[in-house]
Amino acid sequence: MTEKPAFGRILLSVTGMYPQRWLDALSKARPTVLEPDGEADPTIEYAVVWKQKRGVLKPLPNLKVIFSAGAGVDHLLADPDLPADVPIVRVVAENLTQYMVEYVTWRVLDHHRQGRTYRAQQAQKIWHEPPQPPANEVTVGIMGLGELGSAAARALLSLGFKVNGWSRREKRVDGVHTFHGEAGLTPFLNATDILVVLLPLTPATEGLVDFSVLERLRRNGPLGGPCLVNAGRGRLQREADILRALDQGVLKEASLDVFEQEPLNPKSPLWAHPKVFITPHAAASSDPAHLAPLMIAQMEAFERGEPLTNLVDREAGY
Ligand code: NDP
Ligand code: OXD
Repeated sequence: MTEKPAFGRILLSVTGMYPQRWLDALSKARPTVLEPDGEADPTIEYAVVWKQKRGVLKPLPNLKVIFSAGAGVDHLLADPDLPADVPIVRVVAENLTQYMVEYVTWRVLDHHRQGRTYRAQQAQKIWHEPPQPPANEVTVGIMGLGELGSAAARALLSLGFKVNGWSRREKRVDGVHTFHGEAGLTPFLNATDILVVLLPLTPATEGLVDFSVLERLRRNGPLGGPCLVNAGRGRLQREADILRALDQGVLKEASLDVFEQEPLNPKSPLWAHPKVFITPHAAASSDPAHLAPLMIAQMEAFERGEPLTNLVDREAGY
């Protein structure tokens, strides 16, 4: 049996992600300390964070690796006191990917199979079957063809949809018609009936999903208008533009899991909009019972001199 290397304590600083559950899950394996108050604690060698307390990482002289408790790292990189030379590892895990695939499939199928129409008909006891195009006439365009976008693409392909994808760099995914960069954006949007946003929030993507993007989606497609699904980050979208696009018929429907400000303000018109389906940033939540052992395994591997995986490229911002 391989000897488990001993190493220092883990600092935990997670906001809005059930800190006690993380503490329980991590402490089972290693001594973990919850949000010490900016101490220069030399016994702390690893950190697990989500929207960490500002400045909590800065004074740690022996910090070796920072783990993001989620897949996205915008929350982490926004910290002005983030230590400059400590590697950052993000979540890539089967369990989180599976949740996202379920969410995307659910929302795409609901838009495709006219869930909103049937819910309204049921409320009025209307027995009517509107024309239903088959999946192979509908193109789903996925913005962000990374871990989550590629997995969602594969699931949608298996259901018979045509799937296009857009990424920063040129990319190949079997069965997916791919586009990349600024030059690829308009042709990608022009061919899209259901737009699925699975991008990270970076300086290059902030506010990308605005009116000019929505009005380039295919308006004469088989669904009678384009639909939007955003499970990436709220600040990728301009909510005023989404509302305008819905009200002008530029966009048929939207499923939004993420918002410019979270929790979504009770006064937001999105809540009661008949064409909007809302979930509270719940598409693919991090499960500490599943993810903490994967983080501990990475710490142990690192202690044995093995390379880290799922490293964040700070320059690209994801
Ligand atoms: P990855 O880093 O694996 O993939 C990101 C994808 O976005 C890549 O294809 C990348 O392109 C592309 N991309 C990045 N910047 C640009 C750009 N400027 N223009 C075009 N494409 C770009 O991330 P994941 O798939 O693991 O996660 C995606 C995001 O999903 C996370 O960052 C997070 O914000 C969000 N998320 C939301 C959750 C929720 O519950 N709502 C749960 C988990 C994640 P390239 O391939 O060229 O690098
Ligand atoms: C994530 C999230 O980035 O839950 O993992 O949003």
